[in-house]
Amino acid sequence: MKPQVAIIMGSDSDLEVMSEAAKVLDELIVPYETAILSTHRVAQETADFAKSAKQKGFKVLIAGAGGAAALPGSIASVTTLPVIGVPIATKSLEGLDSLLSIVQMPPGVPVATVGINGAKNAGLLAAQIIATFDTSVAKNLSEYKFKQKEDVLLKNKKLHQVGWMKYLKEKRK
Ligand code: RP5
Repeated sequence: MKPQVAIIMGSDSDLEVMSEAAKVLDELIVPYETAILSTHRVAQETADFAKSAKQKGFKVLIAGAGGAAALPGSIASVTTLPVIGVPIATKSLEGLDSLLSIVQMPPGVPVATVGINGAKNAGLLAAQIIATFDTSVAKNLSEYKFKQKEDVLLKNKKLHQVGWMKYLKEKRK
């Protein structure tokens, strides 16, 4: 199946975090492609990828970057596809630098920004966009949300049954 989502990252050092987007898209059976591109280091290749993404059939672009994180914004500047930005946590400023670089886009060029290291939510949001026109992904998402709800309800039931002390002891094992 043709990839519908692109998971783009500014460096291979972002891969650990960005793999969470890939995992959730695998779970929801959304085809995707991964790429390492950088606005600062390979500007031309990044622009070429972003400009041709729509024509290639991509529906949503996820872009993760850290520090002076220009990648999501620069991609959004040359495409009308929705772009989801993932601020990567940094050693020096813990990702606040990445978050502010990505979230503060000028009016007219939106990037839907998730939390610091929020790649899982980026994957889920991408799937939710795909689900607006793909009934099979919509079904997978409903099941995902149902399971999530059931898991919390089960935990609540167990907490009431065994009490917080025993629950915590078991959780620490
Ligand atoms: C950003 O610079 C990347 O997205 C990465 O988060 C950060 C550091 O990159 P490396 O020096 O680890 O390649 O462009």
